[in-house]
Amino acid sequence: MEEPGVRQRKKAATGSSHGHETGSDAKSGSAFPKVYVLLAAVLVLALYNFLALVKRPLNQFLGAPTRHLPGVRTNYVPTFTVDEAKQDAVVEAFKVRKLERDAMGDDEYHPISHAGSNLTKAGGIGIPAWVADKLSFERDGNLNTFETTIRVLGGLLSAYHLSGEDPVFLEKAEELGSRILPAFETESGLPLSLINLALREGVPDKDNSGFISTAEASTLQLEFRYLAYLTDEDTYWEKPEKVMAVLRASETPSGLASIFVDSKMGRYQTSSIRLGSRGDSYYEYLLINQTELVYREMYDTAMTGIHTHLVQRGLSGQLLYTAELNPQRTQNGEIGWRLVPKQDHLVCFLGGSLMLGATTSGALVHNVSIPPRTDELTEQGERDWLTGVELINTCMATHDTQTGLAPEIAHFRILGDGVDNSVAPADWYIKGARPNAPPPFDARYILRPETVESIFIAFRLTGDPKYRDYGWAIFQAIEKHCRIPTGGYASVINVDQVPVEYDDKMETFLMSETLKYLYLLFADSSVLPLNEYVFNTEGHPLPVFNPTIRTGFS
Ligand code: DMJ
Repeated sequence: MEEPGVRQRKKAATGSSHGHETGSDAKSGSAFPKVYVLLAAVLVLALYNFLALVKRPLNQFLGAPTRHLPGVRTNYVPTFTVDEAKQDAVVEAFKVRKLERDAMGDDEYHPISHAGSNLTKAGGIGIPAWVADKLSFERDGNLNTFETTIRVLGGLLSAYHLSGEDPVFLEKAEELGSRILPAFETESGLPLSLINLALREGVPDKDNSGFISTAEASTLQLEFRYLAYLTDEDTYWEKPEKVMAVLRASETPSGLASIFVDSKMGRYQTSSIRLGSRGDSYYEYLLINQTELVYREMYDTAMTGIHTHLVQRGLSGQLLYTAELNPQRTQNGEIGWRLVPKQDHLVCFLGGSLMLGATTSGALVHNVSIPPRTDELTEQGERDWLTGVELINTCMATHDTQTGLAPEIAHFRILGDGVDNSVAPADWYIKGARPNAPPPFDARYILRPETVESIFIAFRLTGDPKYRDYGWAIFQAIEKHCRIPTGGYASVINVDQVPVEYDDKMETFLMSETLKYLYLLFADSSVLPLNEYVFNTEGHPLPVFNPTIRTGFS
């Protein structure tokens, strides 16, 4: 497997060697025929582009049939009605008994031991939306820059908007934003992984040789941009924006991002390319800033890169998934890339994101139908929509386990993989989850939201009730296997084993994302409409606004 960037670079190298030949031809006096060939090629290309541009409008003019993409056919924006019974059931799940008594203001909850805990010894920073009078950022410990931004800053900004602009949330958000900013004080402008809020100092992550993961470095702009907009303070805009300029400059032609960047040098490290852990929200946030041409280009290139290098079809032809690329040294010392047929649960955000992208970045008209018609989308939009639909199906297929919950990591069968058919009869399997063996990390379900997030988006964009059925099935599996009778929800150690064993941990994203997206799935379509709100990567809705500052890089 060739490295996506390298393959493009090889083409470029071939191009330059042709250039050299042209030069010697010119010297020998035979340049004219080549000039004509070149001219002809340019004309053919121009004609091709022109035809591609007019194909759809021409088809429409000639009355050629257009297709509705899968979904419930309507030509207008439907108003989905609320499913009250199911929505109420989700609301009940939010009411975690004893949470307030046991863990008010703490960063995490342990529903079995009825205790809260914090991410550092210095004390909590109120991640579960605990603000009131006691919220303090005077915490002398190393917090993750990204998590603090998406969970706390994003949560405060969303609360500010949704509360009808209660100033206490904005004051806290601004205080927190100013304490996070020093993380960007590096040679390159890429942030450091950790931040000490009390000392107002960025701290490199020793565990990863001082590198920061790409998702963490690049998933900060949305929150800081909105803070800049609300406070009129340009620095909040400029610092995270610089990150994107640096990443853009280090980008390979495929638009795919390695999962680590070096904050010092401002360059991608040779590391895995994947859409799961450490890569995921880089792609998610490219879509969010679609008003800016540069992000649109980065998004379009990356989605094409994903289709060219990562999208794979499973053995039976039924399931589409995205593989990972792992770097490895070849015999001649160069870096080669190995395709690994493995998909994190985290990747399940991509189905909904692609469908949303098809209706924005990939739309030919301002308001696309629900579901879109083929003549309303560009070819890329149509491609992304169809891939998105299939990826959601695959994510649902990975819920075909003993518990009905999906594992943290699904591996896909490939020809000649040597995997025993009795262990993995289907297209996909959980690695190492054998009878009597200790359950591997891959087999867990830690209350993650990505599949229900995509399902919610797909339902809003298609109106297809099957998505509500999918969401309800997942909710019921969570209720059945993760709910602790005394209150709260715990992670499950092996999704393919009943009765389940618990890990005594309720991640905050259960409430900020998983339950929230389920609630919205059953809500009527006027609640947080997708054309008026964007959801940050932790599920905090922020209103779409007209930026007063522009990006300033290309
Ligand atoms: C959340 O914290 C965010 O969505 C993040 O971007 C990655 N995924 C976790 C939940 O799974």
